[in-house]
Amino acid sequence: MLRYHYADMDRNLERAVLYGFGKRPSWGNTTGTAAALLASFFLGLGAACSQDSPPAGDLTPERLAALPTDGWPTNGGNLFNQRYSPLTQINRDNVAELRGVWRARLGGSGVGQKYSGEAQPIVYEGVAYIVTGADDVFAISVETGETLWTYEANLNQSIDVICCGWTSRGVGLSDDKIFVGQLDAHLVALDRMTGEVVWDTQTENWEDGYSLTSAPLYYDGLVITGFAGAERGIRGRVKAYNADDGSLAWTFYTVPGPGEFGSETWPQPGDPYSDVYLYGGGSVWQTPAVDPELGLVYFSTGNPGPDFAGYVRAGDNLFTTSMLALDVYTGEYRWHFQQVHHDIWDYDAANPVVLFDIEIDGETRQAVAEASKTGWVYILDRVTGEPLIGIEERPVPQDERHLTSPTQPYPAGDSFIHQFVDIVAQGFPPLVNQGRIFTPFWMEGVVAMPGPFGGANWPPSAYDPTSGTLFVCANERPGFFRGGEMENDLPEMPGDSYIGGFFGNVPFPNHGILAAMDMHTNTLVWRQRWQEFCYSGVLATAGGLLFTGQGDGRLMALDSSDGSVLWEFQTGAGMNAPVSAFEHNGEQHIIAYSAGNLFAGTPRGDSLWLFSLSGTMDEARPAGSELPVTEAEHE
Ligand SMILES: [Ca+2]
Repeated sequence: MLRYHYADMDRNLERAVLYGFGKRPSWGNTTGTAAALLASFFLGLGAACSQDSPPAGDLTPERLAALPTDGWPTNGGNLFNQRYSPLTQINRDNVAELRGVWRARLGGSGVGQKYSGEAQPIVYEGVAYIVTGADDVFAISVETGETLWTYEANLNQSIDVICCGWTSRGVGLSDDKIFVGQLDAHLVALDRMTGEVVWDTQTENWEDGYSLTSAPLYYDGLVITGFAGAERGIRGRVKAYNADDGSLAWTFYTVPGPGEFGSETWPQPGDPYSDVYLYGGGSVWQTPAVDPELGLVYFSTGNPGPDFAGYVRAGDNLFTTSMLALDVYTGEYRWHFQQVHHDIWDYDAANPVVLFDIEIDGETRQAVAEASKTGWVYILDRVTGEPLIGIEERPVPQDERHLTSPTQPYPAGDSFIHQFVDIVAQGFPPLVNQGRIFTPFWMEGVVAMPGPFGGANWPPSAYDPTSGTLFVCANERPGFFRGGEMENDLPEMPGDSYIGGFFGNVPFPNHGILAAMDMHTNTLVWRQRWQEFCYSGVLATAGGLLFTGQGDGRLMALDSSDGSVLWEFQTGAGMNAPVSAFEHNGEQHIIAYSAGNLFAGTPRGDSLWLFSLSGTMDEARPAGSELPVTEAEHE
């Protein structure tokens, strides 16, 4: 079996200790059911594998770090989260000919007001895997569009701690398993061939505010996942589990405990709020990235808790609203960079971090970047966590009631959205500080840009390594911030809402922004303003294309050099999930989950679409005009 070739002997020994003598998991309830396996599935896979002996060791760190070709084996396309396909068969010259190959219906799963369809399709060995907002997983044959197996999560419908819509951003994949992080905080491993539950670990209790919304990351025998819940008084964390049996390998708290490094940025012993770290937030909304050569895992964190009341949490509140690097095998802290000190604006760093190597001042540098709710891209040296282009601490307006930070980091280069409101809406009084970023507020409230939605939120960015361009799907949405006073300074019960204020939309123009940013300089290459929100993420391809979706149901291919529209296709529901590309039988395909979204307010659906240049299927009826089907339907 091909082993991890970067690792030295010490590292392998360390791993042997971690995995070989790890505790058995405490088994949670097995909530799933698996449907029958279709015989044709094995035919499609060929002789290389069987149920008894899945192809071991194929999804090595080396393979997962490479740009994806014959599949899309990990959420970000590769371990660097670049969401870049090196395939060129579909390109600027012929993308207008792109048509549907099949449309698989997912039995009405995830169709309903509370759901969002935000999952990136995974494709491996001729099978596509998709998870709905109900955490149901479908394995679908690329060849035929037929459902090979279904996993029904049967989520407890009384879960009431989900902040932002019932959703999953995707599944994780190993050679023999599919990993699902559920809204009930169960992490479930399914047999890749049958969908049967292999193990089911209750990672935390949803009743305490913890939920899993991101796609778990499979890496070298580990399954790594962050937790959501900073609006529910959680103490944020990232955990790694043994992929074989679901036992815990390590835990890293995004909010340090007393005496731990970073705890000096929270209320100290004797402070009436010295326990606030237990509710200190720091959600992890996205799938981490890994650099196998450095042995580091990278991710970013969300707001501190409570979101809009800073008075209970004196200090910078590490490691919230930050980027972090840990040892991937031990979870040991390596470095952090905080994007917003003592955040009172809900400026979660929700976008997936992206790794790339780039030439700056004649030298190849190892970078990690993140497009954030603030409207900036933060570009760091991924070895040290130091800014690569330059980030300056600048004084910002103060409100001593919130214990605001005297300075905030301002990255050099351009922001990808405006960070102020240039014209006030009719009937509004003049804005405080012209609605600039980092304007403090209290119970009377202020309007500021970006609002709590950002900026760049969860919809993933894509990175073209040939040009050094990061494509960011963002929004210009001013928001209303009000808060500071709370009935209870600390949550009364675990899982209680812990926001400390109020936020909302204002009747100012809202726009989607699609921005191309040059990562050599952190400056804009081009930018488009959309009528609708940009709420799908981006796929970039070597064919000179960007694939991105619209809430009205259109999947679009844009020219990556200037953003002009080259193709669009109505998918029948809000196209609000990032799409994947892969080659199968010598032909390039695009695969997209069209299911709509709660926050974007777009029509729900239950379709997985496959596209190629030899496809013959035409567009769906306009989004919202179709009734969801209740049985799998193949067209
Ligand atoms: Ca938040």
